[in-house]
Amino acid sequence: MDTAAIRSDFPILHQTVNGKPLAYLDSAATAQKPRQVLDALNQYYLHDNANVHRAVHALGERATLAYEGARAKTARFIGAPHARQIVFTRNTTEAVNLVAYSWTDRLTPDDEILITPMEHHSNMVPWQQTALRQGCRLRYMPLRPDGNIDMQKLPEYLSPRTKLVALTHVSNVLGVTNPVAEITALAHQVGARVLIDGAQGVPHFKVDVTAIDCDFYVFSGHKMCAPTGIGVLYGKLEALEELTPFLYGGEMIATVSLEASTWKELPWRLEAGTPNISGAIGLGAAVDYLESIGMDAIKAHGDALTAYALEVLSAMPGVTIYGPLTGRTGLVTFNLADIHPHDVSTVLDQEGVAIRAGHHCCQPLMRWLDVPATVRASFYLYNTAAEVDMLAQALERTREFFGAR
Ligand code: 7TS
Repeated sequence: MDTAAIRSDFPILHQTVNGKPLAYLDSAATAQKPRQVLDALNQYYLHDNANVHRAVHALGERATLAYEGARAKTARFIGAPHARQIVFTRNTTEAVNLVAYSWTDRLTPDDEILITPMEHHSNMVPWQQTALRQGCRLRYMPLRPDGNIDMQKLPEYLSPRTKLVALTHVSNVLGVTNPVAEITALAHQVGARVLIDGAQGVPHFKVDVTAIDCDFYVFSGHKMCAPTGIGVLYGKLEALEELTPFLYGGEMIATVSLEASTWKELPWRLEAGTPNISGAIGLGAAVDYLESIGMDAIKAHGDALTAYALEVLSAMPGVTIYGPLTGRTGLVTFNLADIHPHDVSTVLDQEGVAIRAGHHCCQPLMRWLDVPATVRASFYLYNTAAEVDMLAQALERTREFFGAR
């Protein structure tokens, strides 16, 4: 992979911060956008802007073609058999909530939802609320001490009561890549539906929802070089058919009378109102961009950088790394001596190094790790080993500054 050529596609990376060259190591929060995606947005707004699915004029047709073309690209990108299986949402959070509101009426107090303690709040709080609303039980899969799901104990947590299993493909804190196909097969044996949160998976490696066989798969455009405000709910057709619309209005209806209404077919039934047309087009352009580089090359680059960062950081005195040392995707989470992560991030920012510090929207996981917060460096296709070295040097300076050992 030609990282120098890739970096030239990202104008934002070529700047100094506090007089130092920027090392952007926070792509797990949001990825930067290449010129190709920004050009697609410009093309749409400068030449094609119109509402979709209604106008017969030329601009309306072009906008509709581009919007639906992006849906087809997205479907192909994740191995979905039909474009109809892609519902555009605002982000991962909205996609999870769409299922949580639209599918869960069927749950009764005898039923169970099974998730993991490593979920991002956006794949945890909606299920807590569902459990409260429906009076059903929310359970958590057991974790091994290294943060991986305890697959030996997992079958004890699955029974015919389990109606939904929801888990992340990749943890945004531990970096672990969960065996989602294996867990899906186990969940299907007891008749549960399965939702996978792919927010930290889709950007980094080739995802094939058909091979995983999950019922729902959700992710955000902004973590894979697309604009903010566009996300995806993929579903098996029979699973999507079970969703009752959660927003009503224009775009999603077939007929409306004063008394009653009928709905369009999937996926439009679940996309009420004028959608994020430019966002979807930007997502299509991001898919083209990532595919032009190749998801296998992107994965190999991410794996190599993560392994290098683990090696460098584990050799540094005072660094505690959280999560397993192998099988991680795209990020390293750690603490430096007893310095508060926010202080670490403030000093790193002075050195031009952008990382995230805090609970990473995973407060229960922080409790499990027995820390209030952590530092996290995350990598993407435009990052380099030199930036990992910049991180290490900046951490050295942080340690000196705080007089830590
Ligand atoms: N699921 C996972 C695994 C995530 O990492 C995130 C965002 C979300 C869901 C929510 O995505 P959204 O686009 O709906 O907000 N994670 C992070 C992060 O780690 N730092 O900032 C956002």
